[in-house]
Amino acid sequence: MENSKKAFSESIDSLWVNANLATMIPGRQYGAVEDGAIAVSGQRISWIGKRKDLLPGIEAKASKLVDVEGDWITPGLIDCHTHLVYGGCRANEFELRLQGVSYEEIARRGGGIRSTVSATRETDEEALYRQCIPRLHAFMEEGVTTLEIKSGYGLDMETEIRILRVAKRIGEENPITVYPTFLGAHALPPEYEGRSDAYIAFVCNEVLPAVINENLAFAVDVFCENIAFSKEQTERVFRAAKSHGLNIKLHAEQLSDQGGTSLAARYGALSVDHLEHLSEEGVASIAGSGTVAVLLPGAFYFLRETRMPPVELLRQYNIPIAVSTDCNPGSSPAVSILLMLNMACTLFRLTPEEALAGVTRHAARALGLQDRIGSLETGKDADFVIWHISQPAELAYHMGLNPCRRVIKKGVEIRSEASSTQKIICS
Ligand code: DI6
Ligand code: FE
Repeated sequence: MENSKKAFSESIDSLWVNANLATMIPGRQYGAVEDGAIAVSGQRISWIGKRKDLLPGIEAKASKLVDVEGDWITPGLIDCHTHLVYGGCRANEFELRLQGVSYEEIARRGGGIRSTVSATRETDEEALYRQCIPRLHAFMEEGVTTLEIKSGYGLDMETEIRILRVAKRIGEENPITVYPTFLGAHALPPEYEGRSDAYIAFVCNEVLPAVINENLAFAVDVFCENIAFSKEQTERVFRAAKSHGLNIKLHAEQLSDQGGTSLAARYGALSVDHLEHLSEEGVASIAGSGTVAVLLPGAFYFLRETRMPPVELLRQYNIPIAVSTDCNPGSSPAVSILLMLNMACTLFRLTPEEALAGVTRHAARALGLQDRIGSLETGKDADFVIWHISQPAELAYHMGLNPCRRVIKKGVEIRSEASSTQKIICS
């Protein structure tokens, strides 16, 4: 009732009717509301519910009334873990791996992350921005309205700052919200060979303050792994980040169990990501903390991993599970969040509903944004996507078919029907 009154007192800029809503509010499957309506006032959802519960006459008062013809509406999708900004390409390493050379071996030979670092260092800000645009568009075409972007392919002062500036600019010049994360401790740069503690000191004492000074990051991340940084070194970065009030994320237990997850839990991390080698003890360490487990099926697939993240344990301990592309040139050159939904189901045995929650409600929590985005609720940002599908499971089902029809970002239609694909019939 209060909901309805509010819609009357505020003017409605657009009213979306004849829609099936996957609100993603826990309770019903997909938080589904059939024959629903969404009222948008300014940048927010001012009313949402069953169409029949709209106050009489309200449809005539809306500045714009849109009949979505029985399509499904979901929250705008959120990719909470990407390395979108980088220079170069690593298709050559893909070929090497197909000849039997392992990902770790390529990294030890000076390829891997380091080869992207050289390419990124050589690319100026403008070129770096331009190279990101096709990837960015691929995300946006599939209804992604919020994107996290990590640095970590610079590993020196100048290039780390450049990557974060490009990430910030992506959010400023495109209808998408970007959350940049400082991942200075991604790999050891060649000039610090054999001096990883000195590099961590440089990250904490020099680069991080410069990042803070320009307000270029909302969080820090570390690659805690035997080919990257130890748990002790990770903790040094966490301490420095905390002292500047930044959020914490971690690449944890991807290739081995380093105990990074329980460390991250102690520092109140927003998320721990990858987790193929996470133990039950590690799962227990984040139980009840709100820390999100981010699963990255693209990296699992592309590296042909065989060890599964402990999905059943994550469920038992009631850990929120997010799903993301991990978009990066080495382990997951993926720009399709819809394909990740499919892979999360086929490879990790998530249900389509869990997968969709992983790119909406739980992805929002992985960015600390659960009060603003990730579900369709009164008062939240009017970020939503209209899909030409007959049931929400189709979002995880199709492989390479994009049923996105329209995208609304903070109340503004940024992708319209004219530019979308033909009707998909699946019933
Ligand atoms: N884990 C990953 O899968 C990516 N970074 C990380 O810490 C891979 C980065 C790369 O190979 O370029
Ligand atoms: Fe990653």
